[in-house]
Amino acid sequence: MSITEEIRRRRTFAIISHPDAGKTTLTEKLLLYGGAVQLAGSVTARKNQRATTSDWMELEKKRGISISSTVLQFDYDGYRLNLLDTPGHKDFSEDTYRVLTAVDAVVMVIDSAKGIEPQTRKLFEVCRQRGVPIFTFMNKCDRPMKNPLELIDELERVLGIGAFPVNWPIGNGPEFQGIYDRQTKTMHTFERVVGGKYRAPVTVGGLHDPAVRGSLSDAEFARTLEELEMLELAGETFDDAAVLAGKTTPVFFGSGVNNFGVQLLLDGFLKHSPAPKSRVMGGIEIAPENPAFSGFIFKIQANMDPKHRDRIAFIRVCSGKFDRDMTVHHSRSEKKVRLSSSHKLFGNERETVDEAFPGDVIGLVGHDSFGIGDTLTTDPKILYKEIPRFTPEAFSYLHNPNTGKYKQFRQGLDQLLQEGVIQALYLRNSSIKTPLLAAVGPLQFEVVQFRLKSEYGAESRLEAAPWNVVRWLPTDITEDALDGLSLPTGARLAYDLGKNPVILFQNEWSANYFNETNRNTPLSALPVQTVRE
Ligand SMILES: Nc1nc2c(ncn2[C@@H]2O[C@H](COP(=O)(O)OP(=O)(O)OP(=O)(O)O)[C@@H](O)[C@H]2O)c(=O)[nH]1
Ligand SMILES: [Mg+2]
Repeated sequence: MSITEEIRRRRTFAIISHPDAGKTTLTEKLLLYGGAVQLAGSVTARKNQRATTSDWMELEKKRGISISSTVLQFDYDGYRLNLLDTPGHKDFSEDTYRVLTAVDAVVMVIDSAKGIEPQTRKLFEVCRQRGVPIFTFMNKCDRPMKNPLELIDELERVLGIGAFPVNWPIGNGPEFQGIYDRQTKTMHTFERVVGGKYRAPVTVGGLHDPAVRGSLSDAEFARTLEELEMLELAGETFDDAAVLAGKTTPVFFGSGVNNFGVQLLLDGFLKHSPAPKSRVMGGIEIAPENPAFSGFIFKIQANMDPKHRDRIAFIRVCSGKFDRDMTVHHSRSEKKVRLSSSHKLFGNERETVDEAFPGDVIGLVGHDSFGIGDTLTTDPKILYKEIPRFTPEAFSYLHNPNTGKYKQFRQGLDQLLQEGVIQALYLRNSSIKTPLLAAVGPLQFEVVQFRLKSEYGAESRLEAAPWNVVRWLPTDITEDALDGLSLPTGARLAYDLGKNPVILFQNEWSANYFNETNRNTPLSALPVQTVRE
């Protein structure tokens, strides 16, 4: 296959939404329908039940929520899919936002009973800014849901995006019969299978087929016909250009847990979603067909496999061809490195991969110098600056209560910091060597503590710190100038891990006060982006 054909068959996408809308469940069902697993697992797996492939972390299984994004690569119908399941909780949004830099499209999952929830809205905004095409899955149609017309209207009204219903739910909640495909004008009725482990049997027929109509009451049926007629009268057709421009979202209905509508979503998505495109960096356009290999690291994860206690750097290939053992330029160290240990990823499973093409996400092992945001390329002129940064809003000291285990504690914490699970700050002129953790949300503290214990055998104790706001100082500020600053009550100077000076404030008001009284020392909510920090 030529490189162009390889690029054309790649689909790299993330599943996003507010917590609990059903992303991981849908991911598992896409794997089932994509032939990548034979038996679907469950997020709420009990004894004798399989857990999902993407929530593989111990804490995820325990809590039934996703904490870390997962990469799943598989082949289906001639396509090579790189699917990324993301956590919905806002405390983990740093991870989710990094994933959004690595994908070419997203599937936005909506709980049909709830409509558009706050976190979905935020993630949608990021996708819109990046111009990422959005496909919508209205999930949980097996439960009493909002009126489908209302749901469509909400997309247009709340998110300001055009919505094109590709299919339509027939019956609502307990009466839910299946889905009417507006494109082929066929009705897909489903049967429930216990636990949704296997593909659901489907009957395809015309809308008026008595078998297809099932147990729908006359009133319910008449209402559905009316809705469908209204949609037809609106006269819209599937507009690929509008979808690719992010102006319209194709809408699919279904129920992930019951396997309803998953096949229609998968096939519809593959048909209409984009293959990898050019990326524009510093005014230069880098096409995927560019002969130079290039990609950037958007995620690092340690201890994915208890058998191999190592860390994997996830790279999104953007151009050229990756060959195992190739030598590339590493942006941060400005050194040449040989990439000998490369893997394709499927949850926490991995397999050596010899080549990869634009769109692929692969895992690289054995490079401690790699950090999030780094570019790897055979053309040192290419430099990606994709990774967003977040302002921490929660601060806590992390104590090691067990001096005998200092080594495990320190090593574990250093690894987790490198993964970007959390940030750390060090107070200036302080004898306290206890790390001060800085998080976007407090659940990140819990993850650090849990992983320190389970992966490194290190206990830890949190102590609330008295600050709530951090601001970065200009990077070129001198130590003397820092000595000369007069800080509001309770504020402290500190450094981030890149040795950039920051001020910790007790509250927003105090930060604003400093800003107004120190016009020559502008503060910023994020470190000034230096690629080689
Ligand atoms: N009734 C019903 N429940 C569903 C459906 N899909 C998922 N659920 C349930 O909704 C809950 C959350 O599902 P998850 O797949 O973990 O949701 P998520 O979006 O991955 O959650 P986070 O990753 O934590 O943000 C679980 O209890 C699922 O069983 C559905 O189609 N119908
Ligand atoms: Mg999940």
